[in-house]
Amino acid sequence: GHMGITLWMTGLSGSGKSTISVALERALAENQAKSYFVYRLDGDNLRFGLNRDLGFSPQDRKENVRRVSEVSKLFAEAGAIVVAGLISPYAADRDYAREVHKNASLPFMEVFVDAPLAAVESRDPKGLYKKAREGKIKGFTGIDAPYEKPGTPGNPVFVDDVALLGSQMAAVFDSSPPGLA
Ligand code: GGZ
Repeated sequence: GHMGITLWMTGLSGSGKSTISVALERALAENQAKSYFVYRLDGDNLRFGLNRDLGFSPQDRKENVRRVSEVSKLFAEAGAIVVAGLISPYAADRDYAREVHKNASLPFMEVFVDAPLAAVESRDPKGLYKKAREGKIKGFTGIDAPYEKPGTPGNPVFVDDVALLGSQMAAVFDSSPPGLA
């Protein structure tokens, strides 16, 4: 069988990471010639279990990203196409995720879900930006906590067509090295 791969989506709260990951899972399930084991890891959801002890300080975000990097690596080693979506606002933490995969010879793609603050703030489906502006949530990414945009050295991929991204991921997966699975 194959080793898997990890696609790591970074972007602001409300940028569409979860929506894209669901669409990507569907694209891989329906539109490719064969079936893939896709496993989604959502930062927000993992905070109810694995990461329930973590908050939003820079240290806790770093630990959050570290744990999800390791879990992603494990699933990818087992042959999954891992689709991880975390704000992961610090470039150094995303670099850590890349290193973990590189050290295990697993393909890693970083995707910047590049929705501008003005757009996510005007949508604000959970009212979190409003609360952050009112000071009811402190340290909210994009408001009073930083988001370090991915730059060119990180080899980012820009999403505008999920079906195309699905095909690209399938191609990367198909050429990934033999492994445990
Ligand atoms: C950013 C926060 C915060 C603060 C709560 N800053 O859009 P959501 O609501 O459903 O998803 C966001 C989620 C971010 O969790 P991550 O694990 O992806 O973040 S990180 O990678 O930075 O560790 C948001 C909610 O948690 N949320 N407080 N202060 N987002």
